[in-house]
Amino acid sequence: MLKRVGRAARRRVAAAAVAGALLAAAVAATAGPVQAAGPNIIVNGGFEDGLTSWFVNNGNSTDGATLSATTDAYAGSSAVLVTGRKTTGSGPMQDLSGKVQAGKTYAITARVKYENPNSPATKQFFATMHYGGSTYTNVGTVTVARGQWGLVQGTFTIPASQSVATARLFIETPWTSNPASDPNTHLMDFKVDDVSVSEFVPSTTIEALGKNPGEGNPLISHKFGADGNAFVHNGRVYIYMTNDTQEYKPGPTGVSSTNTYASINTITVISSDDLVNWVDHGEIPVAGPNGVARYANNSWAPAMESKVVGGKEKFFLYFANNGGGSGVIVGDSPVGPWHDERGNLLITSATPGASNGINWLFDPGVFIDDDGQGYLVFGGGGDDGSRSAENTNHPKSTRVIRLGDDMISTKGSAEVIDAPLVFEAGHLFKREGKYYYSYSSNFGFGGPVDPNGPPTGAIAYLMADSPMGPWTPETYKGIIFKNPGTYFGAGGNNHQSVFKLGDQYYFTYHAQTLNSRITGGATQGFRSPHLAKLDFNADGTIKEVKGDYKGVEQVRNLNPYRVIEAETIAWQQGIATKKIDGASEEFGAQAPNLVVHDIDNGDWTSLAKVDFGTAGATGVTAKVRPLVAGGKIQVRLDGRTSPVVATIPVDAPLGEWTKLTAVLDGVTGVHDVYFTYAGPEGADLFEIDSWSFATTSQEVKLTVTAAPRCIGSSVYVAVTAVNDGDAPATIELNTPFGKKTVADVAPGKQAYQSFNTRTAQIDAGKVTVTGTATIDGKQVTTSYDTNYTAAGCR
Ligand SMILES: [Ca+2]
Ligand SMILES: [Ca+2]
Ligand SMILES: [Ca+2]
Repeated sequence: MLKRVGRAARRRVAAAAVAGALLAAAVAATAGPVQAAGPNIIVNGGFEDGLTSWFVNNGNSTDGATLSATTDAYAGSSAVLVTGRKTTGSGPMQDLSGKVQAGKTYAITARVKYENPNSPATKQFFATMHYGGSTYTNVGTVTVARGQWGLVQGTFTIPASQSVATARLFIETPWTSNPASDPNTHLMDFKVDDVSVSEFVPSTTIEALGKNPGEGNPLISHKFGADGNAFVHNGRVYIYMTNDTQEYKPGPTGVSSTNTYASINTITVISSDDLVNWVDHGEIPVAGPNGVARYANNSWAPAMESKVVGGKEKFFLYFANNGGGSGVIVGDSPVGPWHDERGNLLITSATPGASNGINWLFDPGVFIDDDGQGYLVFGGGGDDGSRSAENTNHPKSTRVIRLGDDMISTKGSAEVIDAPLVFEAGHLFKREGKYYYSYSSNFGFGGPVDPNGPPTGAIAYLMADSPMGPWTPETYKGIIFKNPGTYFGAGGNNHQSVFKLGDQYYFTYHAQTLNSRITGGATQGFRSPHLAKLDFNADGTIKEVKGDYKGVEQVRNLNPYRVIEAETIAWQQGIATKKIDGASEEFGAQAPNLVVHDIDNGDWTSLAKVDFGTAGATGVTAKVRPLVAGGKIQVRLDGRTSPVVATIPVDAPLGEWTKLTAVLDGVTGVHDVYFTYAGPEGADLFEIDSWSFATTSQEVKLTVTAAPRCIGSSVYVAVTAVNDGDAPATIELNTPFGKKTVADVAPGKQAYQSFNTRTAQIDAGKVTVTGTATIDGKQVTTSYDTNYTAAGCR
């Protein structure tokens, strides 16, 4: 039997195939996907120790040939020559018994050459595994031109049921029953060199283009993220997602097995303050032996809210422990660090009113009303097997319950939400005095679907005057979003949240768009986050959202004159991210720091709508860790094939983080910035931590801090602005609690005011400080926004 070798559309593979083609023009190259290979299992694969560990295939009594060392090597000084072959299977063999395991995947490469002038101009060769008896499996192949070295290549998975007590590898030509009838065609001499078999470890880096430049959806294209829940804090939206990437295991053909969700125990976080450039904050280790909540196995479908508890703002991240319950962990900031303050699940079948015995106690949705009272909606499923109209249209499987003041306990009993055709993904929000419960409808429990309710697999909603409803079928108002299959081909489940940024409401949903783009259409359940604007009718009902790739408009330009984490990406191709030790320079001591890695020649990243201003940029700096010599970062404007405006040679000691700078010749105005990466083919070039741009722009340099403190039972917000410039400045401190202007603050001196908020508790907020000074004969005003944290005084 012939196991076909998968053909993959990945660029690093293509590069490897090109290298082979240069050596053997007629090679029909096939190759597996990107791989990180284990050590070579073959002993003396290069024949530099003569024939040590090699013998002639003797699987059949008719097989036979002579092996001898030859100095006509592909590499090194020696190869093997096979002569006197009796069968097509007569070739060099090595015993791998005890070295390979059933169920594992291996990659093989070998070099072959034949030279008989009476043989055909091209000839196919196989690498073949013999598991004893009559079980032969071709595991790699090449068609090679006479007189040239060809590259046998393949990946193969040994079936889990295969006995590997005997496991032998050999090189052969295609089988025919009577090879002696035409020995020049079937039994020619040949040479073999550089045989390698190593365990195949697939790369999870997505090398395909998953998000087209100019488009907003999916939000990210270097990893997956499902069940997105948006949380706005200090003008920045954070999206917490089920980490589907944990289930992504591309096999030898580059296609993953189906997402079962079973191994997902981390939550992925991204954030943006402009809705197009997204920062990757990495994964929160929620459940499992390495998780914050070790009592839980899974972390699906997160939901986030913050509240001042005991005078300190805390961040409550709810998650589903598969279908069996829901838990919560507590953070010191939207990106942690995270703590377990409860020690066990928040919602279980023991929660009053939670269980009807058949529903799933998952998909927590959190909401805090204006009076500080928290609510949790949860639940789903509910198919009782009756196939009845009542069970299909009214499974009554979801609930709403009050949360305790600590946000990690419940109060009272959960109330039934009777949402038509309900299935999962409940979400509660408020707008203009009305409460909305949105949810995903089911796919039919066998009974007739009521045409007056939502269609199957859609996001529908109810409206009521209280967070507790009552959520009766009469509160059903329609659908927000049809199944993603309507817009993107691939359907599947869905999940949503609603948030407000500025004056605009937005809607998050997921779709298998990146999954589809990786495979060229097929999907295996890997979901990606999408955004859309959410608009309302005058009566408060919701205008239906249409799914698209365009997404939403960028709401503000990106300021380049600061540290920008390199894991901030609008569009990219071929990179991956990973967390490294230490804090984020941009997001502070509490925030994890990630770097961009798996950077190959041709990979690129970009930032959308970067505002270089009128004075312009004079330099660009990258914090990088070179991995090979000869790498470089090219900077281009408005397109990844546009002219290069600056090149940073990544020329520094290998393996060490360093800052490298290139001059920019006064780039002004607003541009998309593309960083394109170049260097030796087939090598990991470097890792990137952050970017920054420099400008000659004349600005009043201030260092601004704002912090709440208690004086008696009142919160005061203390604002300090230090004049870091060379000229005296007039400094204006603006807060929600008043403003103060200090004239002629000398260089090195400060303006200070402690503003009395006249309340015992404040939410987090923002102060704006402007400095005005005369610089080079011109009056210059520069504005700084600084956040202060929420606080309470008792
Ligand atoms: Ca050799
Ligand atoms: Ca790459
Ligand atoms: Ca970074």
